[in-house]
Amino acid sequence: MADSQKIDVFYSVHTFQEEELRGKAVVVIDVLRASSTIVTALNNGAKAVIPVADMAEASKIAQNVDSDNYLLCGEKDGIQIEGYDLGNSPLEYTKEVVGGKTLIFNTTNGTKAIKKSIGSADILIASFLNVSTVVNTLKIQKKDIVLVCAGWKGRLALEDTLLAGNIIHLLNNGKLADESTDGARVAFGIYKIYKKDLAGVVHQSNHAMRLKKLIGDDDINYCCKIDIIDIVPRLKEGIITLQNGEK
Ligand code: 3SL
Repeated sequence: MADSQKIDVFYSVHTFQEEELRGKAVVVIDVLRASSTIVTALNNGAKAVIPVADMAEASKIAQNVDSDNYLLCGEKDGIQIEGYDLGNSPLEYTKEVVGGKTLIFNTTNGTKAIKKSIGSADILIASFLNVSTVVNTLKIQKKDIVLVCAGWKGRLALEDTLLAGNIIHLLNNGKLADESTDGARVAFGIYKIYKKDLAGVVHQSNHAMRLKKLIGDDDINYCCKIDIIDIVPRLKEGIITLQNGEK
C-alpha cells in the first residue's frame, strides 16, 4: 500500500459518525455472520444483495418486486425472521438456492454498518473467507482506509477485531506504521497475539457462544475458513454486487 495511506478501525456501528468516512475506502466486517454470508451468496451466483436497515425497509422493497427473482433474507438476534425465505447462515446460501436471485438482506448489526457507510468513497465487504482478495483490492487504490466492524449492539466483537488486525497485517507486510491510530494498533496487537489459533479464539468469542446455543458450531467453523473465496463484494448505489466483472 502507499506510504501515505492511513488506516483506522471503528469497533461498532455506534462508534463513528458518517462524516468520518467521507472520501475514505471503507471495509465492512461482520465475521459472524453477515459479511461471511454476503461473500458466500455472491460467490454462489446471487445476482445482488440489497442491504437494509430494518424490517420496515425490507418489507417495503419486497412488496414492490417480483418474488420469483428476489429472496427476503436475514435475522433478528440470530434467528431467521418469520416470513423470510432465508436466515443468516452462510451455509443456506447455496448455488441452488441463491443462483440468479437478488437478496433483500436485513441483519441485526451487519447491514446497519453497511448502510451507515454509504457516504464513503468506496465500500467493500470482507470476511476471513475472502481476506486476501480484499487486501489486494485495497493495495491498488490510494484512498485512506477505514475498517468498520459491525460489532454487536454497540459493543466490540472479538472476531471482527481479529479480521481487522489480519487486514492491517497483510496490508503492511506484518508491520504497524509508526503513525497508526489507536484503533489500528489495538486490532493489529490482538491479531498478533492470536494469529496462530484464530478459529480457536473466534470459538470463544461472545457471539460464537450465543450462536452455539442457537444453532451449533457449523456456521462458526465455516466463517473461520481463510481465503476459500476470491471475490470482493462492493456496494454501489445501495446495491452490493461483485466488483468489475468478477465471476
Ligand atoms: O448482527 C448481524 O448482522 C448478524 O450477522 C448476527 S448473527 O450472526 O446472524 O446472529
